[in-house]
Amino acid sequence: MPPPVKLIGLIGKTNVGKSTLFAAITMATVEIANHPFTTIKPNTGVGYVRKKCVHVELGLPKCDPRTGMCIEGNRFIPIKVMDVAGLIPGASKGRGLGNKFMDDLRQADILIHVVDASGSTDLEGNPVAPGTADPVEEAKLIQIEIDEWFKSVIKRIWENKVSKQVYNIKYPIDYLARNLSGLSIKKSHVIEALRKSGLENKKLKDWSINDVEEFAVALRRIAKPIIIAANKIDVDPAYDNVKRLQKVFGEENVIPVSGLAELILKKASRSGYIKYIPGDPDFKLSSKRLSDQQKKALDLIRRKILSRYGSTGVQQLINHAVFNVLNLIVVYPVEDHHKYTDHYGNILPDAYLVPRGTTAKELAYMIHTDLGKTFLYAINAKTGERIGEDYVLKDNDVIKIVAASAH
Ligand SMILES: Nc1nc2c(ncn2[C@@H]2O[C@H](COP(=O)(O)OP(=O)(O)O)[C@@H](O)[C@H]2O)c(=O)[nH]1
Ligand SMILES: [Mg+2]
Repeated sequence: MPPPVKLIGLIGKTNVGKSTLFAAITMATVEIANHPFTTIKPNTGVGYVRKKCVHVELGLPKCDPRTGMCIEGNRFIPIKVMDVAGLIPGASKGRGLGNKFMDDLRQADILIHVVDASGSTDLEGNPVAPGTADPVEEAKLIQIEIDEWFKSVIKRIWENKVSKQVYNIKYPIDYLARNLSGLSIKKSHVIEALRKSGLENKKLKDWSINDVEEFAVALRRIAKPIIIAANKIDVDPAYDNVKRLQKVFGEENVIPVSGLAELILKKASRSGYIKYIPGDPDFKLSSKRLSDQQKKALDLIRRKILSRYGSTGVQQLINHAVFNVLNLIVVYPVEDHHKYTDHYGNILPDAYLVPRGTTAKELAYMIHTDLGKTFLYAINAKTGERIGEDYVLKDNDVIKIVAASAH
């Protein structure tokens, strides 16, 4: 049982560059055989977080990733990404494609709201002259939309309870968590949202409609955090709009990107024209001949994007979502803690993305239920130290689990 895989949902109106960004995120620059996800829906793909591989720190010449890849010491670890099409104003009330949209949203652990930072798409998704549309207004509207959806869901659950006059539950935690599990909402989310809205000690029947709404908004922020991908930074008016977006939503919540540039670089790299590692601040031309037009396009990307913003922003966007917002760390389970291998001799075959705070025993359960049940102790492969079941895993830990009976 691998760790529960987080799902990133891309949302945004038409023409902001969602499909292009999705293609850029889910295209691998090198051929890779497999990903660990058995079922992938049509609008779902595999993207990768990038992290300095622990094999470098350990002084090993290479590693053998079973999933994802390692390029020049950079480990690319798979995550799931979903293109949530059909976001239109009124979606929370089931308008247009609204219901399908909400269905997709249920499964997402984090939402990336793609906006056209160049201001060349109006609220209905029609192309307009760059600098005309206001991405700040658009981003505000979307957050309201998602909040409204949460309010209506919580209100329904609350009314259900109150109308049945079942007032005997003391605290609403379990009731709420049970009724919200279909939205990928965990008990811990409910507890945190109750605390944030100051409702931990208030019986559900005593909640006012105001309490309901406050809780709904707090829960939305925790269970479906939204970050903004300020797209099309290659178009000039984007520069000022990025600044404005960061001012309104916080610098950490707005990542400037160019999905198109990332897609072009990945394609050029895949075809052998350039050497480019996703997330890098620059690329190198290879010996393969480029046409003048190709040269011009690549030069434009370098001038307008890479030298101005430091990267296309796409890898940074995914890394930010996974490491900073979802707060996941990377741990490497191994079977041989001297050689850092599995029993076939593969070096550091697995990189698990786990929530910060995960313990050694919880990791054992993620690897295999039997391993969790028969857990004796673990070994920190970097130090050789024996660690107990309550040991809280650190980022980049290499861990061997020792169980009662080896199968
Ligand atoms: N200048 C620029 N145009 C982009 C970028 N990303 C996408 N586009 C263009 O925006 C238009 C809409 O893109 P698309 O991905 O179909 O948007 P969607 O409707 O949101 O899925 C297309 O003409 C794209 O080529 C970008 O980073 N920069
Ligand atoms: Mg599209």
